[in-house]
Amino acid sequence: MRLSRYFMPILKENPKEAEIVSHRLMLRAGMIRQQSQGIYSWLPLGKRVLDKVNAIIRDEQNRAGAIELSMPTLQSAELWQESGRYDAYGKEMLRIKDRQDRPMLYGPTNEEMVTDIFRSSVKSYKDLPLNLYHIQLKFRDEIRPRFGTMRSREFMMKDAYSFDLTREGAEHSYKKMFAAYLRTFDRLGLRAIPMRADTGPIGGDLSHEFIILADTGESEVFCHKDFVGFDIPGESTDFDSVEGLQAIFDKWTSLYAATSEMHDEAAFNAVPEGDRLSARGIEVGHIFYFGTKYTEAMGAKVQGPDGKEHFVHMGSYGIGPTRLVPAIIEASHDDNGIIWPASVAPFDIVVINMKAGDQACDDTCELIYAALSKAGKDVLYDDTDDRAGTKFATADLIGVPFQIIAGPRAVANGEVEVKDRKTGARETMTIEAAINRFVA
Ligand code: 5CA
Repeated sequence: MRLSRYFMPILKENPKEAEIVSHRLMLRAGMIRQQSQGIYSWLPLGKRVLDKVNAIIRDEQNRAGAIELSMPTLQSAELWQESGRYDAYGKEMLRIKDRQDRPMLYGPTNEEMVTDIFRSSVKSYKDLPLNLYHIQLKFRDEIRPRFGTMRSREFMMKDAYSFDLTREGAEHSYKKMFAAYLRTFDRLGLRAIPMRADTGPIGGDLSHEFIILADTGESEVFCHKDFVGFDIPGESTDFDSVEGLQAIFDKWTSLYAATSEMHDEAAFNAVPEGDRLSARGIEVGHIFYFGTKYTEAMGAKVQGPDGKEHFVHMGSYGIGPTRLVPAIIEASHDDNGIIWPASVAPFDIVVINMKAGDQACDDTCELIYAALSKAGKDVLYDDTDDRAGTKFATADLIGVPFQIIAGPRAVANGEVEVKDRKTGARETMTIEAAINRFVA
C-alpha cells in the first residue's frame, strides 16, 4: 500500500476526549472515528487490525470444532418473548418497530436465535455435539459507553453456542472453548487469566471471564500470580480428548482467580501473601454453561439413545474483537505510539522513503516494496513528501513491527537501515540483506 494513495487520517494533537492511552492512540493513528455516542467507524488501518484479530479467533474456533454461520443483527421480539428475556433485559436492549408496527430489536446476544435455528432442524442426539458461532455486531445501550471501542454501544462479538445431550457433554464443550480461548489470546500477544465470574443476564452456574491485567481495566480482579507464567495448550491439543481437556482445565483453575463479584476474601487470604495479585483487568472473553435454560423455555429437544425426548444442554462463549484491539494497545505501547504484536499488525513492514523525488531513493524503495509485496508481506510504503521527522513519528505511532529506512546517504552506498519498532534497535545493511531479512 502506498501511503500517498491510502486513507490514514493521523491526528497531530492529542484528542481531549480520550481518557486512556489506547483510545488516544487509536484516534491519533486514524484507526477509528466516533459517529455518535458509543458508535464507531473502523477506518482502514483499524479495519486491518480488526480483521487480523478476527482471523485468529476464527482459526482457533474452527480448530476446537466450532462451525461458523452468520445470524442477523436485527431480531424479532417474539423469540425473546418465548425465553422471557424480552421483558427481563431492560434498557440496554435497543427496541424498534418495523413499518407493520412489529416489535424488533438490535441483538445484544443470540441465545434465542441460535436455539431457534437448532430446534428447527436438529432432532436426534446423533447430530450432537454441535457448536455454532458467528462474528457479528451487537448493540447494548450501555449507560456509560467509554474508552472508545473498549466499552461501546455497538460492538463486535464472536459468540459461539454449544449443544449437548448431557451435562457431562456440555462441560466438555465448555472446556473446548476454555482451551481455545487460552490459545486465541496467546496468539494475540496477550496473557489472559480465566477467572470465576458472575453469569448476569445470560444465566447458568458455571462461568469464567478471561481477563487481561491492565491498570486502565474496568474490573477489579484477584488472582494467584503464577498464572502469569502458565503454559498455553499447544497446537496439537486434542479437543476430543476428555481427559486431555480436563487436565488443561484443572491446571488453569487450580489456583485462586476471581472477579470482584465472585471474590472470596477468606480464600484469597489463604494464598501466600507474596503470591497474591490484586489488580485491575479488562474482560476480553466470557464463557457460560447454562444447561437447559433456553431449550426448556423454547422447546428445543432431541431424541436420546433411550428413545426419549431430552432438552438439550447449552453453553455460550463470547469474545469482544472491538474491545481486544484497544486491550492489545493497552498492553503494548510506548511514549511514541503503538507496538503491534506481529500477528495482528496492520502491516508487517513500513518502507520509509526519506527523500521522495530523489531518483536513487525512489528506485531503492520501489525495489524493496515490490520484492517484499511479491513475497506476500503486507507492506506500507511511505512515498509521501512529508519531512523525514514526520515520517518517523507516523511510523512509530502506527506501530508497524519493522521499518526500512532509505535515505540518500545510505542509498548511495547501496544500503538502508532496518529498525525494530519494539526494541528501537537500528541496523544498517545492504538492500539485498534487508529484503532477505524478511523474505528468507
Ligand atoms: N452471550 C454471551 C456469550 S456469547 C455474552 O453475551 N457474553 S458477554 O456479555 O460477556 O459478552 C461477551 C464479550 O463481548 C465480553 O467478554 C466483551 O469482550 C465483549 N463486550 C461486551 N460488552 C461490550 C461492550 N459494550 N463493548 C465492547 N465489547 C463488549
